[in-house]
Amino acid sequence: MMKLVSVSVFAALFSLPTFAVEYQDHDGMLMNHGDGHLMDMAGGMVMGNNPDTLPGGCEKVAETKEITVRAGHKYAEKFPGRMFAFDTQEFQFKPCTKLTVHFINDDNVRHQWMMHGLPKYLYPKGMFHLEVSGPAKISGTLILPPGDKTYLVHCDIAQHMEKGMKAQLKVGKGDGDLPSIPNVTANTVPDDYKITLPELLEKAHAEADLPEPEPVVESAKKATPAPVVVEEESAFSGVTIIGLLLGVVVAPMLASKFKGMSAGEIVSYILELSQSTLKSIFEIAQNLLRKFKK
Ligand SMILES: [Cu+2]
Repeated sequence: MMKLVSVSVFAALFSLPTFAVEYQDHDGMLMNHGDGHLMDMAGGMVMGNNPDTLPGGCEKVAETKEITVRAGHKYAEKFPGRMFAFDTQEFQFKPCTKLTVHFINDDNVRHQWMMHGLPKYLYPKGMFHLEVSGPAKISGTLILPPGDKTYLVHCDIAQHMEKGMKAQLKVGKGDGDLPSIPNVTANTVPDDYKITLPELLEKAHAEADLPEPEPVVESAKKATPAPVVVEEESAFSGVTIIGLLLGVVVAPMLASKFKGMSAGEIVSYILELSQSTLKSIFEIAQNLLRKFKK
């Protein structure tokens, strides 16, 4: 048993450096073949680089293609409400195409060209991933799988996809369109800059299938600030009175009452007391509510 444990520990220890070496090799490879592509060696990263191994179902490389994709804020300027974008939103290639992507980041922030849904036996986590802090260029190669499928391409840096850095890559005919791709497909959550807050509330209530919102928002909006403050104060003092009653009067009462009582007596006493307390609290609350409604 110990032997087995130590063997697996050794296996784990040795597999870790193997992964590290693999990624370093990729970078090194890119440096050698890069023709100056890897401008930012410290920040550049390629994952799932695969120029050689055919995916299952591909008999040979169907075509060899090369594309240059640019990423940056300026490409989003033509898309209202978007912050970041690629210069191309749609790609289409034959199945089993050997594709080299030259990724140019024109911004001074980090961007990625990350493709999802690839076969996991060939691409770690099913991803082909180029990443670089700009302005810089980085390149990688992959062999696309067979079959008709639409792949998501995006930048996974927080909020960059939501702000527009999203595209689709169709292999063959693809299998449909992805939502919210700038200028290609409709936004899943359309932005509405005209709607007012009460309207938004009403809409949210209607969508949630709740009763009509009480006109609290309207009255608060129309009323002068003074009455609102008074209302809040009286509500506070109501709560404070209940709290004080409980804290100052009830607690010491209980403490003295419990002296010399058995556990059973205490329990039944608490039950009785909490019943009557709840009742009186309920009455106070009802009175307060009535006051407010007037
Ligand atoms: Cu980005």
